[in-house]
Amino acid sequence: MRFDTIIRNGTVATASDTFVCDIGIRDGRIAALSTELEDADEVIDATGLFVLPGGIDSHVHLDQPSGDGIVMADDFDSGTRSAAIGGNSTVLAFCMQEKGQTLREALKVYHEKAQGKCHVDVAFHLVITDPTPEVLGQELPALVEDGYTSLKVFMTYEGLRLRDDQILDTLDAARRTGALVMVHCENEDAIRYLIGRHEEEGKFAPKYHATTRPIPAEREATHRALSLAEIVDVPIVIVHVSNREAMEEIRRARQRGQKIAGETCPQYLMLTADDLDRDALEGAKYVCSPPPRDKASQDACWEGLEQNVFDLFSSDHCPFRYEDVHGKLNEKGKRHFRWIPNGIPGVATRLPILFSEGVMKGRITLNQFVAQTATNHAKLYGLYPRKGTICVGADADLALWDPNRQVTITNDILAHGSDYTPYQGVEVRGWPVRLFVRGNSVMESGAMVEEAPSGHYLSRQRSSLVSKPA
Ligand code: DUC
Ligand code: ZN
Ligand code: ZN
Repeated sequence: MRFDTIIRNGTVATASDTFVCDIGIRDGRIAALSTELEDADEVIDATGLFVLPGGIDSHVHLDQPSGDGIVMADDFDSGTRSAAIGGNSTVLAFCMQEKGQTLREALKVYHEKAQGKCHVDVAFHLVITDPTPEVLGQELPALVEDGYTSLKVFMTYEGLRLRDDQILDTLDAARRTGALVMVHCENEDAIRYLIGRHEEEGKFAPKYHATTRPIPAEREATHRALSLAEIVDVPIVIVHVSNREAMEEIRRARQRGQKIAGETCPQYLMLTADDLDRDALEGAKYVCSPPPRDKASQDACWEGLEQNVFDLFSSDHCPFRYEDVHGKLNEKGKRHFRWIPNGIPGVATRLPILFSEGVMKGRITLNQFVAQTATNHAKLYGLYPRKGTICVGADADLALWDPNRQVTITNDILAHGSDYTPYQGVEVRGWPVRLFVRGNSVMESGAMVEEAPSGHYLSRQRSSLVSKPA
C-alpha cells in the first residue's frame, strides 16, 4: 500500500494505550498503524516525539459580539491559527442567539463569519438565550438532525441568563431531541445583590469582579442545574468549574447515578483571585467568569483531573485586548469592574500548560491528557471516532509533541489577536512541534505551513452521553 505520508517511529498515545509504531496516512485519513511502513511521498521521522490526536478544544469563543462597543480580539482566522499553534486540530465555537433571532438566523451569521477563514476544523454549539416554543419545539429538533447536537445555557448575565422554568423547558427539549446541554453555573441574583453592595461601599477595582462572584454563587447554581437535569432526566455538561464545592456537586450527582460531564480550564489551575489585584488596572487582564479562586481551589481542580471527575479540559478562550478602548480598558471598564469584558485568551496555551504541569510533573498520565484534551471532547460532542483518537479510518488529525522542548510562554508566539497572555513568562516543558489536520501539514515549529485556511465545518452526531432521544 502506498501512502501520502508516513509518520515513522513515534510514540503514539491514545486515551487508553501508548505504543511505538508508524502511521500511514492516505487521502486525509489514517490508513495503517504498523511497524516498518514503507513507500510514501513523504516520510517524517518522529523518533523521540509523542504522536497524539490533535487537540480538540470544545469551549472557544470567536468573533462574538459583546455589546457596548466591545470587540472580541479573535475572529475565526486568528482564533483558529492560534489553536493550530497550540496543537489543536478542531475547535468547537459558540453560535450566540440574539434575543428575537431564530437559531437558523444565528447560524447563518456564524457560518458567514467562519467561511473561508478557519485553519483547523470547526463545529458550533448553539447558545440559547430566547427559548421560545418555536425555538425549542420546531427549530431545535431540525437542527439536531442537521448536526448541531449541543447547546449552552447561561444562569448568569442580564440578557443571556435563563430563568429556571426556561432552563427546564430547554432541558426537556434536549431530552426529546437528544441534544447535549452545557450549563454556565453562577447565580445571577446573588451576583447582582453583591454588585449593589460593592457599589454602596465604593468598591470598583477589577479585584471586586471576584468578590461579587464568590464560590457559593457557583456552587448553588451548579447544584440547581444538576437538580433540574435530574428532574428532567437528561444529561448535562457543567462547564468551566473553578473550585472544590462545585466539583463535589458533580461527584455527588454521578454517585446518584446522573449522566453528566464536567469541565475545567487552565485559568483554574494557574491563576488566583490575587491576579485580579495586580497593580493599577492590570487585574483586568484576568477578569473571567467564574473567576480564578485560590490555591486550595487550584488543588481541587487538579484533583478533579487526576480522578477523572472532569472529563474535559478546555480553554474557554474568550479573548479581548487589554490596552484598547474596545477591550478590557474601555472607558467604563477603567472605572468599574462590571464593565470589564469577561474572558481571557487561552486556545494556544491550553495543551502546553496541561502537558507540562500535568503529564511532565506526574499529576496525570499521558493517556489521561489525551482523553481530557481530545478523545472525551470527540465522544461527548459527537465527533468520535472520526476525531479524537488514532485508529485506522480516523481523520489524520495528529500533533507531534517534543516532550523535551522548553518554552517560555510569551504573547508573541501565540498568534492570537489579544495583546497579552495571562501566562506571560510561564515556563513549560513539552511543546507541539507539528500539526496535521486531515493529513495536511498545517503547523510546523510554531509557524503556519499554509497561509490559506483549509479547515472544514463539522456536522456532528449525538453525544455519547445521550442514549436515544425520548
Ligand atoms: N462564560 C464563558 O463560557 N466564557 C466566557 C465568559 C463566560 O461567562
Ligand atoms: Zn460560560
Ligand atoms: Zn466560555
